[in-house]
Parts: sequence; structure tokens; C-alpha cells
Amino acid sequence: KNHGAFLIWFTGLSGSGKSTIANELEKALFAKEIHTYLLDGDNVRKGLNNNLSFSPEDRSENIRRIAEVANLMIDAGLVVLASFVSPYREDRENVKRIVGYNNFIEVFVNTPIEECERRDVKGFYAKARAGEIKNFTGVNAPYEAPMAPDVEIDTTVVSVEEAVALILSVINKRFKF
Ligand code: GGZ
Repeated sequence: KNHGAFLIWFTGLSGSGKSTIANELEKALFAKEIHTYLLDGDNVRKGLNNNLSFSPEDRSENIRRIAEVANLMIDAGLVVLASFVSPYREDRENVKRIVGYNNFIEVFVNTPIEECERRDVKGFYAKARAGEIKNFTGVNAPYEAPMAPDVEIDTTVVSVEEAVALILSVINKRFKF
């Protein structure tokens, strides 16, 4: 078993619930006295990656830099959580390669787009449908679903608490704290 430092990667559409689940999982890990860091759009796209757009090339570079940062954090002994749309399969494969296959857990938050769009927390879907956002994932940019995620969650079926419990049970099988 891996000894305690690894990356939990959340992929899925905008509004799928990735960050909500990642936040709750981080709380659960904190309660177990596990040291974590959560990488997400708020702390990465506003800082390190503030020169990147949503073009396919820039998304790839976004994900590559995040993987390299996660790798450093793993070296420092942290459990890293990362919540990014990460729509390209090849980019997610690259993440696994960078951090090492044994240090990687992939969580696919597979909430149907109809539900993500119904939620539309930030109004992005409406804007994308109106043609005001060009490369919006699920509307006018692709999302390549993982073929074999370690965990798959549909938030219309599973509660946040259940999702966290599910991820913890998968983590427990592969990693030792
Ligand atoms: C997808 C976009 C876009 C476009 C802005 N496509 O719900 P959010 O707001 O907070 O999550 C989305 C976030 C996606 O950034 P990521 O760094 O995760 O994307 S990627 O992994 O593809 O690089 C959304 C917002 O930024 N957003 N424009 N065109 N999401």
C-alpha cells in the first residue's frame, strides 16, 4: 500500500458537485488528522494559472501545472485533492504519469448535464447557450468521460455524505494512513 501521500482527482462538468464533495472529503480527512491541500479553480486559476484561457491547449497546460504542483505536495507528504473539469482523457492520463499511478485516485462526478444546467450556480450555462461563452464544456466544448474511474458519483442519486463515505472506503483499500 501507498504510504499516506497521494492525489485524489475530481473530474466532471461545471456544477456537477466536484468541489462540494472535495470540500466535505477534506473535512472528513481533517477529522482523521490527515494533512491535506485542496487545489481548485479558485486558488489555481486566479494565481499560478491566471494567464491561461479555456482553449484546449490552455486547459492542457492548466492540468499539467496542477499535476506538477500536486506532485510537489505529495513529496511534502500531503494528501492532495484537486477539483477541475479536466475534460480531456489525455490530460488526465498525463496527471497519472506525473504523480505516479500508485499515487492517484480518480473520482468521476457524473452528474447529468441537465442537472448541472438546472443548477447553473454561476449562470455560465445560460451564457454558453446564448453564445456568450465560446468553449463551455458540455455545451460547445467536449467532455471525455473517464473509462475506468476509481469512483463514480451521480449527485442526483447519491448525497454528499454518501459520496464522501464511498471515496473514503475506496481510499482505505489502497492507501494506509
Ligand atoms: C468550462 C468554465 C469555462 C469554460 C469558465 N468551460 O463551475 P465553475 O465555473 O466554478 O467551474 C468551471 C471552471 C473550470 O475551470 P477548470 O480549471 O476546472 O477547467 S479545465 O480543467 O477544463 O481547465 C466554470 C469556469 O471555470 N469556466 N469558463 N469555457 N468551465
